[in-house]
Amino acid sequence: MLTLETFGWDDRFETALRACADGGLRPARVAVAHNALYQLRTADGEVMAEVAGRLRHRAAAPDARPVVGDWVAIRPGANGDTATIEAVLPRRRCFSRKAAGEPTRRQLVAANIDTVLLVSGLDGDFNLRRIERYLVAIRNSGAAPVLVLNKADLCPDREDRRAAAAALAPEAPLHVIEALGPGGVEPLRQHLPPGRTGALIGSSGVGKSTIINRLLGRERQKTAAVRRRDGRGRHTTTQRELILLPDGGLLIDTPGMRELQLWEDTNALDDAFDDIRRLGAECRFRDCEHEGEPRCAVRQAVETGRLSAARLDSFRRLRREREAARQRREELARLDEHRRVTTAHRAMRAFRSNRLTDEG
Ligand SMILES: Nc1nc2c(ncn2[C@@H]2O[C@H](COP(=O)(O)OP(=O)(O)OP(=O)(O)O)[C@@H](O)[C@H]2O)c(=O)[nH]1
Ligand SMILES: [Mg+2]
Ligand SMILES: [Zn+2]
Repeated sequence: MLTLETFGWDDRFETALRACADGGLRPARVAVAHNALYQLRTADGEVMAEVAGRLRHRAAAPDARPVVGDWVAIRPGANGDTATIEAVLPRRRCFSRKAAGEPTRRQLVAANIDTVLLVSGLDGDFNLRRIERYLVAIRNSGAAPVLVLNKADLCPDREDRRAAAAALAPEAPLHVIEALGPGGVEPLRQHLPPGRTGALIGSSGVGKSTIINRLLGRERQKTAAVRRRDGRGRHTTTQRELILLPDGGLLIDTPGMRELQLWEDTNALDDAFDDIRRLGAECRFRDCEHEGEPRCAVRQAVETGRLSAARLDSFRRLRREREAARQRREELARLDEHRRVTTAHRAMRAFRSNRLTDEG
């Protein structure tokens, strides 16, 4: 029997729903977010929903719009399989990035996730610098990272690659798998117990949908061979979707990402580069940027081969990106403040002129 808990419902969401103070509202989880229409899962089955007008206006801020994985409060429609979304319940652990092509916005990729399965191909897709970047974004989300190196069958030096990837996140579980091989995806099940939500993230063609199909035991998701010419994927999956696995876990399939640029700004970057942070404690200047200052322990470590130059480069690049994102966030906050003040002034004027007509 399906219950709300099947889809990851818990006491904290229950409390948030009660706070809506409207007995007519019911909880539902977003399985697919289309442009204006949402496919929801409830204890009673599937429901299609639109967002209430009130929410749509607020949705001028893109973050206000429901995304896959969100818990929402719905008002059921007359016929049972349609509804209106009245509120998005407070989110926990969202995976987000800078919206592609939009300099000032963040894009929520998935909400309320417990685990991110970061999938890389052990073929031509393998790229340590990209894994590093994703790891920072996962740390930002607060979800637990699991590294998945797929297509072991295509890689003769998988041991080296495994070790190199493991060094980037010593605490994260890492699985070298062959999704297509017998029993290939079994090690992943332990990360997706009942009620837990995972998200598959990675470039196109690494085998995310193949992994879902193998976990399900049927060909639910479309998959397609990578391009011969350059080994890249064909962007086969085009929508994010929350899928219930037979053992009770939930897993979000996502379209392969073309780029991942950082948006959030927590300690994630420094945490992800803990080796550099520790080396930096030995630099002469406490605020050393490791850009050429004298007696810099980090640059010294590169010279002696203790730290790879590529890793330091990667750290610097991500740090610049974080700084740029911080500036954009500030810009955005100023714009929002401006909009808030203008709206308040307009409301005040409307109120005054109403009062004048009332009195006059
Ligand atoms: N050789 C080999 N091929 C695999 C393995 N896993 C998946 N593939 C193949 O890789 C290709 C791409 O797999 P998909 O599952 O479509 O990749 P995806 O990550 O979902 O890609 P997008 O939906 O485009 O983001 C398919 O032809 C799969 O059959 C594996 O372990 N070994
Ligand atoms: Mg896919
Ligand atoms: Zn330094």
